[in-house]
Amino acid sequence: MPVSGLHVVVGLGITGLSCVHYLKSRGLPVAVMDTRMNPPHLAALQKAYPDIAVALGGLNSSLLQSAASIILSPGIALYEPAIAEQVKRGIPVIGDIELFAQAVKAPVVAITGTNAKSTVTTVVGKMAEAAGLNVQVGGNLGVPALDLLAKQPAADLYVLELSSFQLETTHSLQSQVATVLNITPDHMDRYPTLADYQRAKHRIYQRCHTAVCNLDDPLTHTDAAHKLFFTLQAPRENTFGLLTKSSNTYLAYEDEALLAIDELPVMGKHYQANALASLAIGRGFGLALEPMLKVLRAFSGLPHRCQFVRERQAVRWYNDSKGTNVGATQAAIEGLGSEIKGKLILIAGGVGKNADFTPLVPVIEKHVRQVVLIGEAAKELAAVIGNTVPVTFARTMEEAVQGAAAAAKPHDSVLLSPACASFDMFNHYEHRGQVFMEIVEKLN
Ligand code: UMA
Repeated sequence: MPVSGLHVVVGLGITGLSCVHYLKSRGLPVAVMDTRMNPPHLAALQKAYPDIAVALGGLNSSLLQSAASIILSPGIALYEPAIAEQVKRGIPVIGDIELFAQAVKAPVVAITGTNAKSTVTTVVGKMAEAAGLNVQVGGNLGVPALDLLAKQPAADLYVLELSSFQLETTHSLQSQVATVLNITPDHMDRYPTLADYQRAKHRIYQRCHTAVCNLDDPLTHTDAAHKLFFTLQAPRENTFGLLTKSSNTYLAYEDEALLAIDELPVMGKHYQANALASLAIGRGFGLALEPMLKVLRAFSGLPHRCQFVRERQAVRWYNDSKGTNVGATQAAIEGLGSEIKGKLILIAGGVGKNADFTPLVPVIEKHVRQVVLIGEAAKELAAVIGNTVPVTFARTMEEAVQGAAAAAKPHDSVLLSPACASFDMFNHYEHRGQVFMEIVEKLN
């Protein structure tokens, strides 16, 4: 990043604000821009820095042209014409993670993937903490990376969840361990093809010391020199996987059984994959086994991620509001569906993001008794599901919960896993999950 000249921060969400704090703390001149008239952190910015120039309501080309560097928020694509023009003119366009990468002194673990990245990031952070490290955890999850840098005492290790959007503008990150956990289509309204999305995610492997890849998902594979793998099959060399010995199944490394899967507090194959990935990542930066296993025995999952809500009339209710894409919902249906005696009632729908919903059909056919559809994508989903299983529509979450309660039989589970974003009916996925749980808790 150039040290003189104006740094234009584009986007005034949580990332933009963290970039301003960081640049101002270094005494650098900053201007801010947002396409929205009233971006979320405008008041906070003006309170902290009343003198900063702010351009709102569009991307201001003349201000962009005067920039020494442009710090782009993840919500804005590099191909936005006003941004692409500056790239062409040779103005450096970077993101918050690039600023972080240029400044960080401690080792970094970098985690991406379409799904499970928040869970794995959280588990790896807890493992490092259990091993006695002063670790800071954040990025696309929780606290923005640059805000982590400002925390005192400075961390021994940073564990970052990174999105494809953040990786697009990251060039010099040198992580100790990097992983792409899985790749299934998501954000197809931002990327022309799955290959473009995969390319963005694979940027995480550039300059990493050790890459952790999902042996079961070739889209995550890389030709990095040092590699560790995880798989839901029996493990081979350098691989964490599942071993079955005298009718018990274990998380294992090569031929060494480490922990019986019955000891994991979270159900389902998809979580076993997360546990194995976390072990591989921990091994990648030299964590001892015991603190890692201690965390796996205790961790009971993230909110809104196949979260158990309650049992009522022998029906269990789960909140997987974080299932905002097809791959996540597929994994939740398979993970939960294969562990229960009865069938699933699935509540799905919302903003479809140009997704192809057809991969849901086989898992719905196998595990679901009835689907209750909500939101903008309801009709599109119904067309894809066709006659596979009965489908009903609900205008509100209240109606959806009532419909699911009426359809469920004893030993069934009701799963809210929308395969869609939430913005048509809710502020964000947490809001959607919260509303769902409150209604479920109130059922007589
Ligand atoms: N926006 C505009 N105009 C602007 C700037 C942004 O309309 O000038 C819109 C964007 O299109 C987007 C929204 O505002 O719809 C937020 O964009 P942002 O870049 O300001 O986002 P932040 O508030 O900084 O939050 C971002 C991540 N959001 C996105 O990438 C869209 C947050 O991840 C992340 O927690 C935060 O940085 C801290 O790192 C959220 C997310 O949905 C949870 N991420 C996607 C995902 O996980 O799939 C990538």
